[in-house]
Amino acid sequence: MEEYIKMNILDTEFMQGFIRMANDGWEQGWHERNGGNLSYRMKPEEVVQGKESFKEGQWQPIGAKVPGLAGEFFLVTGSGKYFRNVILSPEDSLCIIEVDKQGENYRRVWGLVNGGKPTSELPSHLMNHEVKKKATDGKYRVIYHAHTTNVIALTFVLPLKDEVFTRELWEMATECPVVFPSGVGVVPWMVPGGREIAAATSELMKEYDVAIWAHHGMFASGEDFDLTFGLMHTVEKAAEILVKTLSMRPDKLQTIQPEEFRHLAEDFHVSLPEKFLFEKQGTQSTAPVEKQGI
Ligand code: 2HA
Ligand code: ZN
Repeated sequence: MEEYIKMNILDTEFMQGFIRMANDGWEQGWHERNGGNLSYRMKPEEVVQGKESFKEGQWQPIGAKVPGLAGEFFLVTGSGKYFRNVILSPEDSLCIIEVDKQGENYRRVWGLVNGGKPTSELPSHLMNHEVKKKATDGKYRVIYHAHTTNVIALTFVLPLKDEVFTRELWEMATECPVVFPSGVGVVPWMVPGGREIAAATSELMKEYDVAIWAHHGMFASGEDFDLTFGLMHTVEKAAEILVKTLSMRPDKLQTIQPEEFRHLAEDFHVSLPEKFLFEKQGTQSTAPVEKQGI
């Protein structure tokens, strides 16, 4: 006998995982008002699970070309929607979109029952997905943008350089180089929502899993909800420790040294790019505040 279980799309594992992650981000304080956005590239079997409840809308331009995502389906947060409300009314806050065969247009197939559009950062999300899908052989499925308080604070006092941010964050917690061994990239301040910032971010995503947007927030990418949320959380926690440290005094009395990072890399089987393991003067922070002699 053929067994067929009709499943409510809201009860599916990917939908529940997405909702939980959105709510976890809200509870961390990273999503004031409508801040932040989240997207997930669905697996073929999840598209099949959802198909029953799909209703196709009109094709709309993405605002970027992503041929590597032709025919893919994404669950994404809606533009102007609040992370705070996702858990209460996912069908109002979220939508599933389908990308066309050229990778130039999308159409809504589910959600946003009271109208609206996918996230204003759709070009960044999709261009990042395209880069990560290619770079990881399809493994990475999640792109997450959050307004992480401490990372944002650091973009006012640290030089906006990949090397500086990576090294400072790595020094703040021993787990950091193991959790993000390739480091973090930094995008200077740019107008959000467009193709230009999307191109700059996706360029960094070729090398890193994390991109910091100066005076705005962070993008993180990973295989699944746990890994991507955990990555955002780890980077932001390291930033919080650095903010606390810099608030006590501008220099460090002791810290993890380049040679110690190399030993850590050996034991934990990660490879840490040498460009982050430069020699510093003593244990001083690279924060400009120290250069001012305060
Ligand atoms: O409001 O975070 O970057 C959503 C955003 C835009
Ligand atoms: Zn934002």
